[in-house]
Amino acid sequence: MTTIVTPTQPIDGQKPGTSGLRKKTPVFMAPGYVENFVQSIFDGIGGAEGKTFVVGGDGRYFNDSAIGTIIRMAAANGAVRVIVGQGGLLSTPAASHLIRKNKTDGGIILSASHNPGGPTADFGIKFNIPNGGPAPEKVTEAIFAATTSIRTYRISDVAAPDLSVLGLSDVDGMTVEVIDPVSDYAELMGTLFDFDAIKALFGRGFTMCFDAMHAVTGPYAHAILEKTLGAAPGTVINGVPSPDFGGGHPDPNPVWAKELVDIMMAETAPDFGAASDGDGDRNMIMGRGQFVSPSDSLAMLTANATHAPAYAQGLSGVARSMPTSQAVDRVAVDLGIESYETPTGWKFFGNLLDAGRATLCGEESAGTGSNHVREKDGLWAVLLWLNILASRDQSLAEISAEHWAKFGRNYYARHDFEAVDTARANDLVDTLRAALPSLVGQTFGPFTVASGTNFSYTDPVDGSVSDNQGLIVAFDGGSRFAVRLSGTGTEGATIRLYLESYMAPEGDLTLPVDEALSEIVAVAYDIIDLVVKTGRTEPDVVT
Ligand code: G16
Repeated sequence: MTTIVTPTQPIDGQKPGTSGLRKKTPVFMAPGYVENFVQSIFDGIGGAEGKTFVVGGDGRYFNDSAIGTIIRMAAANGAVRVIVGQGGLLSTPAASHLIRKNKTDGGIILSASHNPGGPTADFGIKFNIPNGGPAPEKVTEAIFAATTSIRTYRISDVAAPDLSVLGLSDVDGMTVEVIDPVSDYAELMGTLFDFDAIKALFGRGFTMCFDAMHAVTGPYAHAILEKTLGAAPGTVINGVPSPDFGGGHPDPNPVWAKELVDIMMAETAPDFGAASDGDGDRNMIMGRGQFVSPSDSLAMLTANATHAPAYAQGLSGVARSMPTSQAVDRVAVDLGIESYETPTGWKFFGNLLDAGRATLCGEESAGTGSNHVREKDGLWAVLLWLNILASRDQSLAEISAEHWAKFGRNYYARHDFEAVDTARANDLVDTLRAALPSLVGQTFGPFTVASGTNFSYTDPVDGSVSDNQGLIVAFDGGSRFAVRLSGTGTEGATIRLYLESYMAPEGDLTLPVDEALSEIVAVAYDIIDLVVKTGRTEPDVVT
């Protein structure tokens, strides 16, 4: 029953990136590492005294142990209540919902998202604020500042409760409530979508495959898709969360979700396929024989959102991250609503959602969501698609073909160059930034450069400015590429090259994506001087 005040020293590098602090698991397991960062979260938000928090994670290796430490530290810092998912599990969108529903003072989410898990893989911790969303930069900066001046952390010597048992317990005067991770979230989904229409769709023999990738969405997908909506047993594959995600990489893209891709490309493919990532905030959407790019999915969901009860009155606006294709902008023009372009990172959507200026948001990195929570939400996207498919009673192929025939098609891909030497990656970006003004007006192959931009964002709600958020080279006619360094990698630098080629409705809308992009890929590699700057000739991952 004692709070122990433990002397400590600042640990270098505890700076949150695009989405919290992500490092190799052994780094987090080093003595004092979690303790220093968690104490800095509490210090950075003005203390934990009298506060309530949601705590949960994606179940990856070290999740349970870190949660035990967080519970004991919350108690020692004077928190009054912690709500934890059973087994330490909470999907990121479910955690966001619980923070909002219970009006807590925020939440601590343990995840490295789509990065692999295990003793030598990746781990992460992030703090979400009371609106349910990732901490904005001014909060992460305060947390980081606390990590650089920390001298002590506080921890209770009372053991954390058994997280497998539902119910209330007491840790040093603080209440710990272990809850079912699925039920509140499933109830929320039932308020947004026409579950009867989706049930009727499955009743008509509609088939789907949902790949939970051995990650957190397994229990959610079993409960909602199979038990509630009547999808056939076996619809959910890889549905049991495991600490190392079955040895895989829980990233829902055509590279890492190959099992799903093979199923969807087979003669016997179901009507609809989807996957989600480690912590359940990302989604991948497929039709029979067809991959839908996240940027196209955002555009098509925006164009069709009124089929779902939650959005039947229309959307107030839509927002996309800068590297996301401009497909949704064309839909916004057609709907007569505002379209916002933000930096990469879901945290930049928070103010727009809170202010009611955007209803739907999305990112090229397989994230889509709405104002129902303040995180992107993988299963939500799947359910919105199902609602639209049920309501329109058309196949995904028919819906996407009609969409492109009306708006044209933004062929899109992202090339990732991973674990690049940091100095070389910085040099590539610095050189391109310096060259931007001189590129304008130059012609490369079939493209003439219309503009070169070092992307900066001024938040229209609070006026905060975020500079240096990526470089954009735009061409006459709507095609463009963008370059930035990832803020979620854990090894060297990851260069992300985003490529987009616009085809007007009267052009060929059925080209293979790599063929449609071949010219812009060559031009982009040339302009950024990829081979000389990095020694690489090919991307590690294309999504
Ligand atoms: C996080 C952020 C996203 C971002 C993605 C990739 O997603 O929440 O907003 O698009 O990382 O970021 P970067 O390009 O900097 O690696 P997640 O799913 O990893 O939390």
